[in-house]
Amino acid sequence: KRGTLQRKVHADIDGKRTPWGKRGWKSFYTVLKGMLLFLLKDEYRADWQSPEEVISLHHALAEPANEYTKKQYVFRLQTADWRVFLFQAQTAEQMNSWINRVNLV
Ligand code: I3P
Repeated sequence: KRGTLQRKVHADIDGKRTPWGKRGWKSFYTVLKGMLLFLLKDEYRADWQSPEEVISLHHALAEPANEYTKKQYVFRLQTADWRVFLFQAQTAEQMNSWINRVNLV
């Protein structure tokens, strides 16, 4: 699965609050391959082999970010090392599709 998502880092390893200055939203072209989520610079869609960041989905959990009300279609991804990311999709259908796909890993 792949597509453009906006990403906000909410918590770092062990759930520590991500500091000011690192909490902004950023657009990525996102590719899910196997148990890994590759975050690519949006402008280099094809180049998934040199990602900005790779997130392991092993023992990760995705769910709608119901507590986050500033934007629509946002889901929350918690990783095995207790990082928390928010991802904004473009439609509810896309959000649900990402959640289902991540949770199948
Ligand atoms: C953050 C940025 C985010 C904002 C976040 C800010 O600043 O403005 O958009 O989250 O607020 O800290 P920076 O880019 O300097 O890290 P929202 O868009 O959700 O408001 P937060 O600290 O309340 O998460």
